[in-house]
Amino acid sequence: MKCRVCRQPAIIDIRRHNANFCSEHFLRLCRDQTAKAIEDFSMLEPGDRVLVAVSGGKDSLALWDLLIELGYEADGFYVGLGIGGYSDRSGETVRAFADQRGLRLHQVDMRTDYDTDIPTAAKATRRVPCSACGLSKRHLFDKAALDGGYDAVATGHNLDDEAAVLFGNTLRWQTEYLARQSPVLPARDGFPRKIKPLVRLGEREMAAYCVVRGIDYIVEECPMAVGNKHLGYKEALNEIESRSPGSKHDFYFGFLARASQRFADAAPAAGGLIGDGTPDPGIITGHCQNCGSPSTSEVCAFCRLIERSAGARPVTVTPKGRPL
Ligand code: Q46
Ligand code: ZN
Ligand code: ZN
Repeated sequence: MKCRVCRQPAIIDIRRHNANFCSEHFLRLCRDQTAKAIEDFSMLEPGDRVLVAVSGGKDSLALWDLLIELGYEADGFYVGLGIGGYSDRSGETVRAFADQRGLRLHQVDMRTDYDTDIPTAAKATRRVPCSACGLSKRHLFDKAALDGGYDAVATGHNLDDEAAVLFGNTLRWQTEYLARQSPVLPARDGFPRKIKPLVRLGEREMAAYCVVRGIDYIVEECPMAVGNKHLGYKEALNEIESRSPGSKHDFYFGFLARASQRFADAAPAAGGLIGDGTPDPGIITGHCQNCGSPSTSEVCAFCRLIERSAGARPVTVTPKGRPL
């Protein structure tokens, strides 16, 4: 197996590119693909300040590393969700990454700063944990970006993630979600721009990127993800990809180039979940009386969640994601 570029021994084969790469040229490929996504979708302008949402997993840490390598002013933002040992370990991983590289990391801890955590808030508000979590993360990312004067919030969604979300939304013809599925969401109503610079890179490449760059990441998944529908969609797409390399890429980028515009008129969803499990903010009508964030009602969904979880008995989570 030889590198396509230099003919030296290769460390990875990428079947959808029909090519193998040595470590040096693999890293270059990752940087080039990230830069291409940023340019093709006008995600960032030179000089933009980016806030990277980091979880301690391979994708978000690789994204932070890649943005720094590409010369962007990129700071990290971590939310301690209070999901048992998983959150403890993910926080340690993120802090070690930032410390070793001298990068600036902003942190919020749900327990310390808001006197609750995701399992407790989910139970108190009778939401599924990923809904309470998505709502909280989105609120806190937006707030941190606006408070810090950042131009964009970047998340580590990769090609596998985006293709799986698209697959799920297409299976159910959720046209309002299809209308909003894009690697860049422009700033609106006081919300910062949202960008996904890793959409041209797959999950396996991100893991390899971390290994080659010596990035320590947390391998364990959030225990609350157990039974998540998207894992099933990913498996189905992996099966298709193994028989026909390049299918995921063609499915996702073909949609963006040739189909997504056709859904532009679909009514915006209000109050439901966007395909990736993030609650849709709906139509913004004013500002939250409590925190001042753009909101669909007098008190924003995050402040209501915090209010309703106040004083609730903390829920402990088992490693399998079940509340005790
Ligand atoms: S962290 Fe939060 Fe994810 Fe865990 S509770 Fe669900 S949404 S699965 S990305
Ligand atoms: Zn090479
Ligand atoms: Zn609020």
